[in-house]
Amino acid sequence: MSFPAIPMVFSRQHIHHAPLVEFMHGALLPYQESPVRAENLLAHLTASGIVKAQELTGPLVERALLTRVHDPALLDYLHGTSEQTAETLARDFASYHRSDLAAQSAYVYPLAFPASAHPMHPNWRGTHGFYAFDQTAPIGKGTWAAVLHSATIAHRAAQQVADGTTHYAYALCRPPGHHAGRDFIGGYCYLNNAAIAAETLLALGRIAILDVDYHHGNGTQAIFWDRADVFFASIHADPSADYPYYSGFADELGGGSAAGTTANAPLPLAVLAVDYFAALDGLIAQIMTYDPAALVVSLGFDTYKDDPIGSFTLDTLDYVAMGARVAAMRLPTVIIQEGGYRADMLGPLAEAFLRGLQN
Ligand code: Q9C
Ligand code: ZN
Repeated sequence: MSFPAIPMVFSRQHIHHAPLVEFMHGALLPYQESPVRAENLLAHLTASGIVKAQELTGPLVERALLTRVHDPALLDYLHGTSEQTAETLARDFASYHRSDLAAQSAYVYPLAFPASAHPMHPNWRGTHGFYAFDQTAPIGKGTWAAVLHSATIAHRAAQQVADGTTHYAYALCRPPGHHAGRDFIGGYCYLNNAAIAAETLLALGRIAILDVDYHHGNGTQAIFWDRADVFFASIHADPSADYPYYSGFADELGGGSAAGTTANAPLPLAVLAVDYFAALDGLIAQIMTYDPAALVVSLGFDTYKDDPIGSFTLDTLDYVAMGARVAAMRLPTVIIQEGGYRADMLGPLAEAFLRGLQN
C-alpha cells in the first residue's frame, strides 16, 4: 500500500542563525544546534521521496498569532537585539576595555541573570538575562529572521492540517522551540513553534501536544500550564539528572482549572527501549482519554543512542515504532522538529519516524 507524500515545510533562512560556541563549566564547545542539522534533514528527506518539500513563501506569521503565545515585550526584545547586535557587542566589550574583541563574536549572550523573581530595576527588562534562563540562546543579526521563519514553518504546516488539506504535515523548524516560554528563551529556543502550531489547530477543537524530545519541553508546558484547551504530554530524561533541571517532574500536572492537562514521564538516563515505550504508551493513553481534535508532536532525535548530548539508547527502528504509535492515534497531526544533534543521522531518523507514521 502506498501513502501520499507528507508535506514538509522548510526554509533556508535558518542559515543566518549560526552561533559558533556554547559555554560549559569554563569550556567553549561547538554550538550543537547548527545549520547542518536542518540541511541534512532537508537533503535526506527530499531524496527519500517520503515528503513533498514545500519551501516557505508568502507572508510570515502574524504578530497577532505570535502574541497569543508570547509576551510582546519578548518579541520586541528579540527583534531589537537582532538589529542592535553590533552596537551591543561594541558597548559591552568596551565596558571591559576590550573593544578589540568585538569582531570575534557576532552573537549577544546574557551577561547577568536576575537573582530574584522581582527584579528591582526597570532596565532589567531590556537585558538578555531578563528573558533568557540559560546561555544557549544567543542573538545575532540573523536570529530574528530565522526564528520568525521557523515559527512560520510551524504555522504553515498546521494550517494545512487545520484546513483538511493533509492528515500529516512535517515542519522542518530550525531553531527549535520547546524550551521557549511566553516570556523566556533558552535551550537553543526563541519562539515556541509547537505552541504556535497548537494555536493554529485550535480552530478544530482541543489539541494535544506530545513532546518526545530528550529534554523536557519546559516552555511549551509553561505556555499551556493553566489552559484546559491544550493537553501537554512530555517524555524525557529525568530532570533531576539532566537539562532543563527545574521542570518535567511527574508531579507537574497543570494549574487551576487545567489541573490534569499536563503529563510528564521522566525516565532514567539508562532507560531501556521497552520501558521507554511503556511510558510513551501511558502518555498516549492519557491523550486519547482527553480526546483531542488534533495532535502536535514535538519531535527531537536527541533520544538517539549516539546523540552527542543525550543519554538514551534508542536506535533507528525505535523511531519507526514511535511513528507507528502516533499513527495509531488516528489524529490529524503536525510534526514539529525540535532537537537532535547527531547531525548526520537526523535524516535517516526522521525518515524512520515518517515511515512508521505511514505504516
Ligand atoms: N551548557 C533542545 O534539544 N544544554 N535543546 C545546556 C549547559 C542545552 C537542548 C547545558 C540543551 C538544550 C531543543
Ligand atoms: Zn532536546
